[in-house]
Amino acid sequence: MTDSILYTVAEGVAQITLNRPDKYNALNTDMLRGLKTAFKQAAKDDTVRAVLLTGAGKGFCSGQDLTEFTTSEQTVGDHLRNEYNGLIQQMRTLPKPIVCAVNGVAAGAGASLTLGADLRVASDESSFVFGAFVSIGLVADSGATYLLPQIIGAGRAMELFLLNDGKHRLGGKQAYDWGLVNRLCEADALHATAANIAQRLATMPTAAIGLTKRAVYGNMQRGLADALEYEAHIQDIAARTDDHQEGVNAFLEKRPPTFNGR
Ligand code: LHQ
Repeated sequence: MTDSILYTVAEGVAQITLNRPDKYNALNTDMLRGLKTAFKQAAKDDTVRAVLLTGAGKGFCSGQDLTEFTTSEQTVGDHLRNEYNGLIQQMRTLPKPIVCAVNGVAAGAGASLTLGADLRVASDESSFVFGAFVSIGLVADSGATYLLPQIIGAGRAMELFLLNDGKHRLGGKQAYDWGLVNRLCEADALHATAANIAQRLATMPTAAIGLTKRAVYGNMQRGLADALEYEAHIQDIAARTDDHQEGVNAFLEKRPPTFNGR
């Protein structure tokens, strides 16, 4: 794997760290490909039952590395198709939960990347810059125009796309109040708070969590009748797991369950 992405596994949690701290972890092609490799590795390693995504240094990610892009021969559309779109799909379809610890600023495609995660944790030092795209005459991308309105509503999303720039950032507290982040904590507790959630998720019924992702994200594109049928279909899969049996047995025997992820 590239040096610009760090990948470690401990206690069932794969930690993926964006690692170009001197550039606010701006995304270059090497890093984007490294990220895909890391998520692929997390998907196929059975010992990994949750993923923690974060950035090295004082910022999470400042989006596309603009110095690289000015020298690229690809069109912006092709760069998105080739490097970004598959990554966001990969995160959303990963059958394991992804927790994002937003350390510092998340701008442009870096902000979009946080939306690919299932849960976001921020501190009073975190900030989001969804207006970084319009600030350079572009449209929000990497799934942001689809995912952000789903999470916080179209009105607030539009405000961020239009008025939220490097000088007018969305702070962690407001992001929490708007429902963009799931937990807000002190800056020095950010990593531990996110890691605790990831560790807790790693002891839970992994298949049921993966299937819940499939149902929630898939059902956003379905009507109620299809969504109900899809829930029934996916519930049959969950019901065949060891963890379902263990969960029911533990409840009936009045003891804590031990889930093995299968
Ligand atoms: C950077 C960057 C950066 C390079 C900070 N690149 N160096 C997809 C496909 C294809 C093409 C286009 O786009 C996309 C999607 C996108 O992501 S578009 C949006 C791209 N991102 C941006 O426009 C954000 C640009 N950065 C900023 O607005 C600010 O740097 C933020 C708000 C992130 C942080 O502001 P400050 O805390 O004031 O830091 P700074 O601006 O002084 O930056 C620190 C260093 O990081 C600086 O380098 P230097 O050598 O002067 O210390 C910046 O040039 C560098 N840097 N972002 N995206």
